[in-house]
Amino acid sequence: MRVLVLGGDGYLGWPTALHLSDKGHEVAVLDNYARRKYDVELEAESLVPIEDLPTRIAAWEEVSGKKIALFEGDLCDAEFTYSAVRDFAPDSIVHFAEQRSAPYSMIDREHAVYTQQNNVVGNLNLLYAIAEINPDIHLVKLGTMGEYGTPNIDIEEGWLEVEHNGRKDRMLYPKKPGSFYHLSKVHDSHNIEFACRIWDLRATDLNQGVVYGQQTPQTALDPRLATRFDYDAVFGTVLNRFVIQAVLGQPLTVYGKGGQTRGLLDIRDTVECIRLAVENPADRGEFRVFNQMTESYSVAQIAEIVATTFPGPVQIENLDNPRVEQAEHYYNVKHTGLVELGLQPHLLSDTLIESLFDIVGSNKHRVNDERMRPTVRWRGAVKS
Ligand code: NAD
Ligand code: USQ
Repeated sequence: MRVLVLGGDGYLGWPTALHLSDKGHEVAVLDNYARRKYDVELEAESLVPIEDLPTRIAAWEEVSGKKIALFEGDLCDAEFTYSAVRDFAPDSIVHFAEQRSAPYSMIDREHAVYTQQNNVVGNLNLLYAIAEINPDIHLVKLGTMGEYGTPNIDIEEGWLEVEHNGRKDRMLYPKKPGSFYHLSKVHDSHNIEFACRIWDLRATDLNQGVVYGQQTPQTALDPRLATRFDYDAVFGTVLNRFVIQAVLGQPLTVYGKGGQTRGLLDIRDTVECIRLAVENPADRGEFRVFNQMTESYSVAQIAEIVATTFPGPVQIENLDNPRVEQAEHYYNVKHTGLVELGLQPHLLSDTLIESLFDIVGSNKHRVNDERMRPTVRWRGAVKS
C-alpha cells in the first residue's frame, strides 16, 4: 500500500515510517519540523542525538535499500496539504502531525491557541483534501486516551450505547479531557466522525495511551536512524522521565500521591498497531475507534517499577501536582479491537527498562538539568 505518514520526523512518526517501509509498503513522510523548533524554544533537545530528516531517509535507503519520499511543509497550509496528497496519491494517511504536549498547551493563552489552531486546522485541511482528492483514502488518526479523561464508568472503544428515558442510541463516548492539548484531540475526533458521516470517508481514530521506549528493530539498525527521546518536564512522558531521572541520580518526580492511573504501551506496539490499522482499513462511512494501550498503571506504580529495576539507589519525591487531575479514580478501559486484528503486546518488563537505562547512560551528558522539574502549572495558565 502507499502510506503517507504525517509528522514523520517525530518520536513516533519516524519509527512508524520505517516499520511500514520494512513491511513492504511505499512510504512518504511529511513534516514542518515544528517539534525541532519547540526544542529551541524550551532549551531541551532529544536525549538521544537525532539526524535531520533528509539524512535519516538517506541512511534508511543505505541500510535497507528502500526509499522514503519527503514532503516538507505545514498541514495548516491547505495548498501544501492538497499538493502532498495529490502528488503521493496514498491509499492510507497516518496522521501524527500535531503539537502533542499537554504542559506545552497549558503554558499560557498563546500556547493554548497555537496548539488548538495547529491541531484542529491541520486536521480539517486534511479532511477536506481527502474528501476532494480521493475519499477512498483511509485516514489513520492518532487520538489519545486522555480524550476520555477518567470517568467513573468503564471506557469503551469510542462509542457508547446509551439508554435515556426509555430510548436507546449509539453515541460518541462522552469526553472529559485534562488539557487544551487533549481537548484539541476531542475536537479532531468530532470533526473526523462528522466527515465520515457526511462525506462517506473512512477513518480509524487511535486513542493511544502514554508511550514508553526508544527503539524499534528498524531504528536500532544504525545510530542515524534513532528516534527522539524527550526527558524535559514539558515533552518527556512519565515512564521515560522516571528512567532518565533514575540514571541521573535525581528523585523520580511523582506528581501528587501518584494515584492517577494511565494506559501505557511500548513504542514497538505503537508502530505495529499502526500497521494493523493500515492493513485492515475501516469501511467507507465508518468512524472506527480503537483504544491503543496494552496495560494500565498508576504513576506511583510506574515509579516503584523503575526504582526496583534500577541497580542503584532511587529516591521517589512526591511533588505538589502542577496539573489539575483526579488524584485517585476508577479506570477500566476496553482495548480489544487491536488485539482482535492480531496485536501481540510487549508488556512492560525489566529487560525493556534495563535497555532504557543503557540508552540513557550513554547520553546523560546531554541533559539540561534545569528542564527536569515541572514549571507549567494548570492554574497558572491564567494571568491574575
Ligand atoms: P512529536 O512531537 O515527536 O511528533 C509530531 C511531529 O509532527 C513533529 O515532528 C512535528 O514537527 C510534526 N508537526 C506538528 N505540527 C505539524 C504541522 N502543522 N504540519 C506538519 N507537521 C507537524 O510527537 P509524538 O510523540 O511522535 O506523537 C505523535 C502523535 O501521537 C501526536 O498526534 C500525539 O498526540 C499522539 N500521541 C503520542 C503519545 C506519546 O506518548 N508520545 C501518546 C498518545 C498519542
Ligand atoms: N506525571 C508525573 N510525573 C512526571 C510526569 C508526569 O507524575 O514527571 C504524571 C502526570 O501528572 C500524568 C501522568 O503522569 O498524570 C502522565 O503524564 P505524561 O506527561 O506522561 O502524559 P500526558 O501529559 O498525558 O501526555 C502524553 C503525551 C500525549 C499523549 C498522552 C496519552 O505527551 O501526546 O496524548 O500521553 S494519554 O495520557 O493517554 O492521554
